[in-house]
Amino acid sequence: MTQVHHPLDDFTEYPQDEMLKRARDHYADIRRRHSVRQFSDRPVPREIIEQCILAAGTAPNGANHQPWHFVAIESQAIKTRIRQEAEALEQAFYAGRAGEEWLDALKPLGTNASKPYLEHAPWLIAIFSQKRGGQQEDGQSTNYYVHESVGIATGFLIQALHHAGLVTLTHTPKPMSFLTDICGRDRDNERPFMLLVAGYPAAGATIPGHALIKKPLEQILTVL
Ligand code: IYR
Repeated sequence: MTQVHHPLDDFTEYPQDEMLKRARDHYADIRRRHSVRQFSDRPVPREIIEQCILAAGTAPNGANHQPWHFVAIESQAIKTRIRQEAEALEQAFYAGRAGEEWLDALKPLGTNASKPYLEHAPWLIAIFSQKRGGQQEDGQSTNYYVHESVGIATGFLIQALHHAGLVTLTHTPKPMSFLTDICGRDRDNERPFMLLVAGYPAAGATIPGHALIKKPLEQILTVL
C-alpha cells in the first residue's frame, strides 16, 4: 500500500496558561465521573450513543486495524436476557467462585449478585475485540495489540458518555461468552471485552465512599 501523508492541520496550540487551565478544567470534569449502580429507566436518544461510539472509534490502536465492535442494546427483551444470564453467573461468583480474598476486596463497594440496572438502564453497550480482520474486516489479517486497543477505545467511550452527561458502569460477568450468542457475534474471531451500562442516574443514586479515594499524585507519578 502506498504511503500518503496529510498535513496535521487540525492541531490547536494553546498558550501555556490556557493549557494549564484546560488541564485543570478537564481534571475537575473527569473527577466527577463515577461508576454508578442505580440507574433511571429514562430513555436516552440513540444519536447520543452513536456520537459516543464515533468518539470511541478514534482511539489509537494497533496498525489502525481498529479491532473492535460495539453492540448498543436498547431492546427490553435482550436487556432482560442479559440480566438473567449475568445474574446467574454473579450468583455463582458471590457464592464462592470469587474466593475469599476477592469477596473481601469487594465488601467496601457493597456489590452483590443483583443487577437490576442491566434490565432498566436505557442502554447496554457490549464491546467486542477482534483477533483478526484488519481494517477491511477480511477475517484473515492479524490484528495487533488487541487488548490495549480495545481498552483505550473503551476508555474513550466512558469519557465520551460522561462528557455527554450520562453515567456508566463497567461490568464484566465471568465468563462473558453468553454475550457473543445474545449479540449474534462471530464466536471464532470476536471476544466480549466488557459490558458498559449507560444512562441517567436514578434519583437519590449513591456511590460508595471507597470509590472516592484516589491515590495522590506523589503515589501515582514518578518524574525522572
Ligand atoms: N462482577 C461482579 C464483581 C465485581 C468485581 C470487581 I474487580 C468490581 O470492581 C466490582 C464488582 C459484580 O459486578 O458484582
